[in-house]
Amino acid sequence: MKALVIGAAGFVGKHLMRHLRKDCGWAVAATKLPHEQIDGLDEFAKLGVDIFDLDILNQDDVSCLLKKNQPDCIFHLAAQSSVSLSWENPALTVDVNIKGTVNVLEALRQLGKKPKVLLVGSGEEYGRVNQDEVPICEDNALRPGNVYAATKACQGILGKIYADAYNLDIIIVRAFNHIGPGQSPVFVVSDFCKQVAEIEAGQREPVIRVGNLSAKRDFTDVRDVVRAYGLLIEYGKRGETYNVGSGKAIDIDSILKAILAKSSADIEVVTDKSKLRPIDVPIIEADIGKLRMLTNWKPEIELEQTIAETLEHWKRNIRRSQ
Ligand code: A2R
Repeated sequence: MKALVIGAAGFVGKHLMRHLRKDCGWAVAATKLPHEQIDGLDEFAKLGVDIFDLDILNQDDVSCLLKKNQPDCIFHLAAQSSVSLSWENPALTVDVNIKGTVNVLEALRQLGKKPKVLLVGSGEEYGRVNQDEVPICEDNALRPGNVYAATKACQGILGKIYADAYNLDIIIVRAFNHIGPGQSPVFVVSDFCKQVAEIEAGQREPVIRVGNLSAKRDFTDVRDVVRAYGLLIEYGKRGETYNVGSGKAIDIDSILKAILAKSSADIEVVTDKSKLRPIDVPIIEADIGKLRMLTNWKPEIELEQTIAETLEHWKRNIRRSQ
């Protein structure tokens, strides 16, 4: 199998490339934005991953790359993936997540040999769910509560339209919160771990700044998530949507406590208004029955382990920069 990962320089991309090369033994090519650096580029060069520059907003470049590369399957990860940035820059979020996806879909139409494609959406698409809708099935109503979620819902709708109208082998994923070493600190678990690591290194006062702690989210280790993506591209059905998550929501407060319990420092918790979102959804939890029925997948990495490794990742980063 020859895979192409679009948007590989981000958090999920590196874990996905590793999984596809090391665990699946597939040939892997990948794209990044021209200005981006892939951390640990040497590792991927050693693994034999070919890396190309690509901005998905450039339709001609997308078409040209797909024609040249002729992959058997494509993982479309490229996105403006931050909810908070989507409030600050909605136009960019719409451009990258909707127009960029259309560019990929249009390029697919022009190919002779049609690859299988995984479009990665988000659990955020479900938006404000009612208590009796939890855990959330794939056919639940979508009520996106932020700009990012709206663009991902639109991406999924477009994916289904292209699958049906042009007979393209497109599979749509709604991924719930994924966490692990290497994630940007704009995401909550990585943010808390980074703050704790900086406090322990004496780089900031012993105060951790938090947003809404009562929100419940469904967290899965990114390495389990990419395993699900590999299975879905093999076994997923054309035009179908699959939730990927742990199936268990946990409140942010419990996560914070688990992180603080791993620190010897005496840390005060303070609410930071800039971390509160304009609209926050109280609970998001996935029903993962459809994915499990198809692939038998289940998460294997415990939350405790993910937290320990994310914290250790930040401590290592700080030691390196000292
Ligand atoms: O925004 P940047 O500079 O971090 O670059 C992101 C990149 N990207 C693009 N790639 C090609 N053409 C563009 N116009 C473009 N704009 C942004 O896509 C980043 O390197 C990558 C997405 O990676 P992350 O933001 O780290 O997302 P993550 O956590 O890897 O999630 C992968 C997928 C995304 O579609 C999420 O929305 C979904 O899973 O949850």
